Amino acid sequence: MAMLSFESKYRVRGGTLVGGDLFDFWVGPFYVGFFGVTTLFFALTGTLLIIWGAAMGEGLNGQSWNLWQISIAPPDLSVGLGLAPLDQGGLWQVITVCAAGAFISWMLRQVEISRKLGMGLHVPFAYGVAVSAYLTLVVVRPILLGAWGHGFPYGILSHLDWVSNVGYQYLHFHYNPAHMIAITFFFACCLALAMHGSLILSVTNPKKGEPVKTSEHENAFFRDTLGYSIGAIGIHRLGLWLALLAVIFSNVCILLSGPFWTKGWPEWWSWWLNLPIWS
Ligand code: 07D
Repeated sequence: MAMLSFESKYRVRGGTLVGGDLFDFWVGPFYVGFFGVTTLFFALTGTLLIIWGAAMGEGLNGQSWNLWQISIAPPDLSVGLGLAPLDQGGLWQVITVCAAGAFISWMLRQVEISRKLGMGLHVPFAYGVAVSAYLTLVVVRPILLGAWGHGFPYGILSHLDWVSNVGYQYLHFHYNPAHMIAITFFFACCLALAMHGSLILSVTNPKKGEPVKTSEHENAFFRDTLGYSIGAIGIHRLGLWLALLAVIFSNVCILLSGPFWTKGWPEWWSWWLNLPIWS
């Protein structure tokens, strides 16, 4: 792996959150750190448990060793927030602990590396928002509903079934207002990134023989088309917030469904249909 000449300048000791300098070293290009070790431990254990589940036939049709049809389900709703035997949802519970442990460790490793490099914590913060979506689905919402059985199963097809079933439990999930806002942010994020990426490629790939253009051209293009250019740092701030808000509103949409709203989502819109201005 090629090493950049300035890399050694940033390979500084310190900045660790726990363990002092015990794991403060690199293996090849990779920083290890205490949280590198815990990430590896949780990720390996979780993956091996999933493979073990596949071997035990925890699949969609009971076939052993079919990794593509695997589905590791949470315990039955009757177990509530208790612990279940391994073959009755306990495996899902241990895998969930491993997954949460690995995701959180990875985030804390990002914090340590950011501290070493003397940069802001934007990366771990953004990644933490993604992790929050996973934790909302398998920890927070099940706790609010009183049973681990409300978590989603770990399987390619079965988690899709879960999304569909939970969606139809509320009649028509597109009517969930927070789901609407989340989707709007997701799509706006894609549009912003597509426009930004295409703008950068268009200034850096001019016609043959012409010089590469600079930010004045970028700003001029958007001022000419929209009357406004958000600027070089602004587009990255906008992109980050569109992405973060997409996931934050996803959290809200699924947390509302069940713990705070138990009817069909179309019914929530009665206030809109009954506005006095219509009559
Ligand atoms: C959750 C991922 C975090 C990733 C991490 C890192 C691994 C895997 C493996 C543990 C947030 C790595 C992870 C390595 C872990 C193991 C073994 C990111 C996450 C930590 N919907 N809908 C959303 C749309 C419909 C429904 C979100 C669109 C229907 C339900 C998003 C449409 C019905 C739930 C979204 C549409 C329905 C959602 C997901 C269109 C079904 C949720 C994105 C165009 C009939 C979920 C927090 C997200 C949610 C969710 C989009 C349609 C139901 C906004 C575009 C009408 C029940 N839907 N949906 O947040 O909110 O990812 O999750 O039709 O629970 Mg929806």
